[in-house]
Amino acid sequence: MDKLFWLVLSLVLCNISANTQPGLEQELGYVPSLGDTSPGSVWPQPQSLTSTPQTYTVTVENFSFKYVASSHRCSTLDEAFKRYGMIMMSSTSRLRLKFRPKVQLKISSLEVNLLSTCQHYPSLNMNEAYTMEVGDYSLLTSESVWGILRGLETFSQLLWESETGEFVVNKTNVIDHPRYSHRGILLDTSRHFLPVRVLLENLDAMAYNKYNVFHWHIVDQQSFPYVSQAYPGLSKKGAYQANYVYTPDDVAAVVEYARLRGIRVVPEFDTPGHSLSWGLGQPGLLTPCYAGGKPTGTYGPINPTVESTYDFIRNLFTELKAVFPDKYLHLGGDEVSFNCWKSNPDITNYMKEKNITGDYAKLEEIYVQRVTEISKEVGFSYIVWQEVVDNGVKVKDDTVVEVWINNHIDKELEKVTKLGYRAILTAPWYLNMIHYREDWQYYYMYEPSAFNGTEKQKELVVGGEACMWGEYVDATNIIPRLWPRASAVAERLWSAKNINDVTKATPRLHQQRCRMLQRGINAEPLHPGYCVHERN
Ligand code: CP6
Repeated sequence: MDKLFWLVLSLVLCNISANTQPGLEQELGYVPSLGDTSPGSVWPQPQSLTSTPQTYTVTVENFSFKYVASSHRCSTLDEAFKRYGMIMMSSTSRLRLKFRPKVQLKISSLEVNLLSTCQHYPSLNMNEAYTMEVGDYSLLTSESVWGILRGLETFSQLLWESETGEFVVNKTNVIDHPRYSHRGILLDTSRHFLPVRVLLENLDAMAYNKYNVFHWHIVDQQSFPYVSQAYPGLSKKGAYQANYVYTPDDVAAVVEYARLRGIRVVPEFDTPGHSLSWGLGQPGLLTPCYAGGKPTGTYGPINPTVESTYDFIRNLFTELKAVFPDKYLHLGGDEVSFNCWKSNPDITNYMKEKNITGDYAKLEEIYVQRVTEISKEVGFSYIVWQEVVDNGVKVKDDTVVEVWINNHIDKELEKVTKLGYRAILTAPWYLNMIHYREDWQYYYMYEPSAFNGTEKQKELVVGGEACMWGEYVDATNIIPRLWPRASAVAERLWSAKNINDVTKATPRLHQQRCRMLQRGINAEPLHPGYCVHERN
């Protein structure tokens, strides 16, 4: 009762303050007001959406999602019906707009027609297309469970709250599918440990923005939080603290939470560089560095010249195959420094034997070749960072190359796709870098197909990722630093190429930020302004 009183009071005050400051707009430039978005705008913008002024009241108290008689059933959808029911029911989940619709008609259900059998786990080539009509009869149709999930998110965003507090939806038709099939967020749990609850909250935010890949950069130089059953010493020695780890149960919980939202979990075990923390629990794995003919006690990249390295990698990857259901494993391969390899006499001797003296890229190639072969043996396809290809390493044809260096991005995409590899783009989307400006606009405007190449080359760009490297973020600030800036990337990767007007996107993105706030995601503000339902 108390809560309701404060809610009503704050709504009244908000509306009063909005109405009693007429000069504000000129003074501050752009001030988002409640009336400046169309009711129930959807983010990311669907491929086709037509709505009419005809409105319906949504009877949230007795609303239900139902299968049509001929539909396939799916436990993933049963769970999703509960989730979206909760989002619709919770009193602050909708957007209150200054519209007073003439409402006579009511909607009490959305019928769902899943046209093929339920798939258990999402994949790079999953079908996320759906169609939906909302009106006298409301129907959501898709060939696949993943399309139904995306359609449910769209439906939840079509709802708006009228001035009189009714829950309203316009008569609407949607035909929708993503432009790119790989739409990821990279989180780094090595530079700072991120509790499982933060990973799950981020998966919720991803689902609200139709992201479909969680790229889990789980270990790196600074710490090794992954608990390996085959090699428990890795996290015992390599984690920051005994409780800053991901147990098999934690990983399973993250994978399951993601799966239910149509999100793949692609783990990255970055080698041969970025692996300092691995050495603590696995003596003999890293290359000892030398100076003046003596070991210095410091270590470099993984030692590619000894067979024990590959036995270890094979055992670890065999375990990963049982823990992570995704078809892809990210093998890393970025920023390999050759200095330590150069200093080590055993490496020098090995290279002499192999007739590759002085060619350290070749040594890297020997390592990458072996590791890709092992990945294939244990049943993984793989992704690598761009340096692997830049260094001239010949990798298998089905390798996916992730382009991250923000320098001649177009040239790199041209090169990678000319070699016939599929590419994932991250270079324009380093959300860990921040500026005193609306940097979402730069992410939004970057066009992934803007490079010289044939249509076939452009089709090899399978998507992109927004990256949140972990040096300066932990559980205290990662969610607001990511959202809603990552929403801009989400629309670039989902919506049509010509949906790229920053001015048109601004009020819709503001609305999406407010929507996330109402759903409990602490998304930061885009610019001066306010949301109706803030949690102050
Ligand atoms: N860690 C790893 C990082 C980065 C990379 N790999 C990185 C470097 C510079 C920037 C962003 C990220 N922190 N393992 C590069 C892929 Cl600006």
